[in-house]
Amino acid sequence: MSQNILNQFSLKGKVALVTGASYGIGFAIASSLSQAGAKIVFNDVSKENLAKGLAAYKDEGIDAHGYLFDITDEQSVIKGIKQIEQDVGVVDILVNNAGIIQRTPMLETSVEDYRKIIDIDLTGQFIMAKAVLPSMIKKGHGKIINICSMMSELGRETVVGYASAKGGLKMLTKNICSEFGHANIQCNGIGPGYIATPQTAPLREKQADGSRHPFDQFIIAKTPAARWGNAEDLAGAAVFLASDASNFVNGHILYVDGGILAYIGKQP
Ligand code: NAP
Ligand code: GCO
Repeated sequence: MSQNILNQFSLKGKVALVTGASYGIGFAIASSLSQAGAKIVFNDVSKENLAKGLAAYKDEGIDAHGYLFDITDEQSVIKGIKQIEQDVGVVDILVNNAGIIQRTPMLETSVEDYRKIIDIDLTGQFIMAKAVLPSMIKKGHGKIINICSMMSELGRETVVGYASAKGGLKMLTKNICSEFGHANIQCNGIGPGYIATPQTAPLREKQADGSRHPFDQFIIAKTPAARWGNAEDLAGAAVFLASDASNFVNGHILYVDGGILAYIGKQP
């Protein structure tokens, strides 16, 4: 074997940009990439959360670089990437993590809301990838990791915009693989299952009588691991897809879901 296998997972000397990573899944993924040796850059769309994120990374002993831009605003993304390249270096690893969700029945979902979700959860990822690819191609390597979802494979009531975007994100992943694989760019996805973060907090709220939220009970019954995931459960998959260990893995969505997609669900 040409290289000690563990060295293949090292990210030493690499610059990793994780979008929307002041907290939640993005923060956990950025922390894992830092532990593997990467220099961490992250962005947020709110000044206040960016500052909170910088403090949180500092508390973890991570010297992260934070930038304020909205991933749906192409001009500010291009400006941000230029600034990152000057301040830190060319982005070797892009984790397209930023995203929103809106839970409303389809017939109560306005076209404006639908467009906004597609814009942030899908078009923003296209904009980010388009901004980092030229330098990756010039450098002769690059890793793009799109944070997909169970909703890249399954539908469910009240998340029509989100599921449409995450289904599209799966195909954007395959398309970047197809178009840039020859340039030694690997574009893969991580499909988290149900993870305990602020985004899913409403689905886990204790009921007035102290019982578990019905959706919480539903997910527990649907997950072979019989638990919600933690953001840290995604760390190993992120380091793998960001590292040389996955140089021949491309266009793949790695589901980290405790087995949900394989399981019909516990009989009542
Ligand atoms: P979260 O807690 O809601 O965090 C989302 C992050 O994205 C926040 O930092 C947010 O910043 C940022 N963001 C939103 N819009 C943005 C924009 N236009 N430009 C830049 N940043 C923006 O979400 P999460 O649970 O950590 O999820 C992170 C990713 O994983 C999302 O793509 C989500 O769809 C996906 N995912 C989550 C789960 C889950 O169960 N939690 C499962 C599968 C996939 P602000 O807070 O400042 O708005
Ligand atoms: C929802 C949840 C999910 C998770 C995730 C599952 O309302 O169904 O928020 O969509 O966020 O995407 O993989």
